[in-house]
Amino acid sequence: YTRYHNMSEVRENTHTQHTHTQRMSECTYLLLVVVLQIGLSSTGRKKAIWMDCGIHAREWIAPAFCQYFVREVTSKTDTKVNEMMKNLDFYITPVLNVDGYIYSWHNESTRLWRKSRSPGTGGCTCYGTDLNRNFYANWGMVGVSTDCCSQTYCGTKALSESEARAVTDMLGKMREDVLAFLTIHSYSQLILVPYGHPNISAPNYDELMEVGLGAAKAIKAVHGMDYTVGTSPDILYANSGSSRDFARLIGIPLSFTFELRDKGEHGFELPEDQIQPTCEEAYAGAHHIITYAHDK
Ligand code: ING
Ligand code: ZN
Repeated sequence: YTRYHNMSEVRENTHTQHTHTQRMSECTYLLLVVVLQIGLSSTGRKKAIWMDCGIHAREWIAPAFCQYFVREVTSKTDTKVNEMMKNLDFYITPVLNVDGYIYSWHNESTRLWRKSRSPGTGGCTCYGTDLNRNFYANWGMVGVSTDCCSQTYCGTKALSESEARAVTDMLGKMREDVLAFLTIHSYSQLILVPYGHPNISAPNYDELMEVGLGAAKAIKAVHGMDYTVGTSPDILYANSGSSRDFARLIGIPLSFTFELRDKGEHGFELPEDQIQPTCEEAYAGAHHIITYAHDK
């Protein structure tokens, strides 16, 4: 993780707070996950909003949305955003699964890669762990696979993956300051609230649903798209080890997964002419949640 205090310091501030090396074939390389810290004042300890995109490689609309979000909040055209930027810092990771994302751009046959790119262990020849099954949140219990060739492989242990460790370390340090945690995926047009495990319920479930439904309403107002709100077991199927559940478990009150467009017609290969409208409506949804967190 690299911290930037303002955009002009990007080049000067290249020290890393979290790096790792990983053996892959015969070369050792350094993976660097970048988080942008964006705010309008740096006096005192500020509350924070977290957003990450691209935890899954093939969900290309997600990194596009993080970039759109950064441009919107730094354009200074919205007085409410300006007010929030004075009181809050936005911590934004535009691409969390850097290796997987690059691999999904490599060629047509790798376009639908989802997982990280860490090599299999114990004789397994497949690559990659599902980063959204690798967090310390009921790890390995439901909606995961222990087959290292599976798309939902949860890894050898919780936090076996550097990317999941990087997020965990940083969130652990900021925990008390983070008002809202947003993790951006595609596709299905959903707003998911904790928890993915069917037997536990968030203490503020009613609040999460109310805020999520408000975000869905804000999304619909932009281009008329329907987003469904609920927990993953209620809407689709249970899962464990997600970053959203981890964030709620460590006490971040507002934690949501966005599943952006579409509903399956094009799926992960969302046509170019839908990038802009998808970002516009998702921005309205995120804006609703952030405004609620700020004003509360
Ligand atoms: N979906 C998320 C995943 O990690 C999810 C979230 C979980 C949705 C369970 C529905 C049910 O699988 C995607 N698209 O990655
Ligand atoms: Zn995903």
